Amino acid sequence: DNSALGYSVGTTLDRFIKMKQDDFPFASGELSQLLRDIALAAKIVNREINRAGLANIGGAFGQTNVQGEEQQKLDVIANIRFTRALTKGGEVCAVVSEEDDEVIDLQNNSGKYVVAIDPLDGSSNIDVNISIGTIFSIYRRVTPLGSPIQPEDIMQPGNKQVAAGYVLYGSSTMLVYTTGHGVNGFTYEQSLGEYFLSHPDMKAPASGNIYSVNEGLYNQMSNGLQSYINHCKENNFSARYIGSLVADFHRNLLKGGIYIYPGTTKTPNGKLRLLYEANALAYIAEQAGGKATDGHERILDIMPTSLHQRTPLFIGSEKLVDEAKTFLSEEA
Ligand code: AHM
Ligand code: MG
Repeated sequence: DNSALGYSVGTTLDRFIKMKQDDFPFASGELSQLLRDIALAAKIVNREINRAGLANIGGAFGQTNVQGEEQQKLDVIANIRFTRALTKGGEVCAVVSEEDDEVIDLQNNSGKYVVAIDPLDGSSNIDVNISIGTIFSIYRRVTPLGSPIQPEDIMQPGNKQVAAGYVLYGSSTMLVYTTGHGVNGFTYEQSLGEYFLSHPDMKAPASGNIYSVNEGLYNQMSNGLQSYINHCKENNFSARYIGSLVADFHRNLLKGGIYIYPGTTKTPNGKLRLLYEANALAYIAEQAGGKATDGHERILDIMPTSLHQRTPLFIGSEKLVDEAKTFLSEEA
């Protein structure tokens, strides 16, 4: 119980955000409002997701997105919901979304923030009733307010994030976020329409025995990574892989483990995107005491060079990520 801190398990998200805002008397409150906007859009998306099976709105939409992947109807819906919320909120000047080739300039030059978002990650799992998620990163624009947005407002390294979070649409729906002062998790109570603080000050176990990787890629992996995977097996780790990044990350954050999406011979940079997948989770992992690397470099220090760039990702418990890195560096 954290009641000495002014909140306790069961505090609503709105109250929690308000309390945290009071910790920063000079903050304008716009970031708080932006978090609320995202939380509200997530409620709407949650409703659509829960209806998906019934309303037959899941399934392929028959279009492909910029990544050449099949776009599902719900991806489109989620993208619309989040961009609309970010547009109406007024705090944001630009959005980078997995679903849009180009930066969305909201034509709001007084907006202080830039948001990078994967509105619905793990979308190949929608049709089979498996957990999916939303991932978001928030940056402060670097060019002066009132002027048109510039590439440098968008292409910032992860270490410049002012907040990041994810929503997990799972057996319960949860919102987990950080503003750089630890990580807090909120569970959505559907009938009340409220998020309640359920996981205050989340900490990643320093070690663990879960490894999460698509082992079907084994023959395309580097020798170093193959030996690391064999090491996990020799040490009787549990293999857990949902194929939904948010869900795999969240489980390992709570239980202790490592999630790997490696570069392979076919895709040297792996599959996941730096701007709206890896950076947000890396920030949360570090805030919870964990780590995130591309195998060589800290994820948060990678300078982006393109909007939809991919990066290998090794993320989770500190000891496991360090160990994996050692195996990778020994292969040379
Ligand atoms: P998506 O953004 O198209 O949904 O793809 C990202 C997903 C992640 O959620 C998941 O970790 C990964 O793809 C799984 O990839 P694979 O099927 O290659 O293991
Ligand atoms: Mg994705």
